Amino acid sequence: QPERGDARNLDFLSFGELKALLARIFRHAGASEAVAECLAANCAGCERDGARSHGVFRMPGYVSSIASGWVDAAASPRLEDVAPAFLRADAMNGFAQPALALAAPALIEKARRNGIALLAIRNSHHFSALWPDVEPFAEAGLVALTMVNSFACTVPFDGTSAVFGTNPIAFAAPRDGAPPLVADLATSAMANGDVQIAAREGFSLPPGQGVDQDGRPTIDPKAVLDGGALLTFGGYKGSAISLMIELLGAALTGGKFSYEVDWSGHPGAQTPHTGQVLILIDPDAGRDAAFAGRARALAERLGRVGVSRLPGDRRFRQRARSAAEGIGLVPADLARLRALAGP
Ligand code: NDP
Ligand code: PYC
Repeated sequence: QPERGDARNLDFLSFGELKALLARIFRHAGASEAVAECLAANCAGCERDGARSHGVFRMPGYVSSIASGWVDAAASPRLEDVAPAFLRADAMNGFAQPALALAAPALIEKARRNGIALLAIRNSHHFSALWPDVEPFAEAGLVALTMVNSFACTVPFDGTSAVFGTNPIAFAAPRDGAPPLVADLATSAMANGDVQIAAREGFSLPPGQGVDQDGRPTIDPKAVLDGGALLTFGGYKGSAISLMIELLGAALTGGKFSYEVDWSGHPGAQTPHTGQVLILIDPDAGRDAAFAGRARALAERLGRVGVSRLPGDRRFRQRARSAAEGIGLVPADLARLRALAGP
């Protein structure tokens, strides 16, 4: 991902200042207070951690989706307790994160009681990174796994047109004496957000990420976005994982498959209306209370064989840097955000 550029040309905000600005934008766009606070914290957290593909660059997309009437930013999610280890949430055509926030206490309670618990969210829009959905659970000593399907922009291995979304999967596990291990990745060769950033900033894509509208390999991000598509990562292997995410994110939850998302009646809509599954495991339930210690041992072993970066490390480093120096924004981007927040 391209870096943001020379720090001397950036404006710096604290996390609190950025979150407050983003909350104002959400409220101005028509979000309820609860939704505005939840999504502002999420998006500001992405920017703070250097997760640029889902940071402030997404704000115009949130606003235009809300304005198009495609997503209800004032929706109140509903929770249903359907089995000892199974919760369902209907996001009521709102964002997925408020539904997860509503379900989290009961989900944790179920995971601690049963050793495992599953949350199936449907009728939901997810437009962000997944790590914010799993990391807090690992900080509380639980293992968390989540998957979201999105909108048809990824060609399945051996296929001729897009059926899958960029379908991310994220995993978080507690680790003794260190931040949790958190891996969060699209199952397409690249996240669509990074393709959009490359198009906006005039970068080519690495070879092998996508195809144009005629199915020919391309390194032009605009050709991928304008009628082309991404490939899955790792060929048929990524395609198999993406297939699983369609099934768990949509068939299991009652949400839409990525290819069923039809926003053609809502010009400006950008937020995929699909589903999300989240599985929580209490590692202590297996009577082996050493899980977090074992996670530490594995991480240390990886370090001894030369692995200098584990998933999540870069974000945690950037988070610390943002806490010390502030969150740097390009002045023109900050001006655009202030304009979106209204008078
Ligand atoms: P990346 O390829 O940037 O990173 C994937 C994972 O690998 C991260 O955990 C990252 O850690 C880690 N990683 C990256 N490089 C290295 C390295 N050199 N060594 C060790 N670990 C490494 O992510 P993607 O571009 O695939 O996805 C970006 C985001 O987009 C994700 O947050 C995802 O949830 C989101 N997304 C959301 C969608 C949605 O529908 N809502 C759809 C698709 C993607 P680290 O985080 O520390 O860099
Ligand atoms: O970056 O692929 C992506 C994406 C899709 C929906 C939200 N983010």
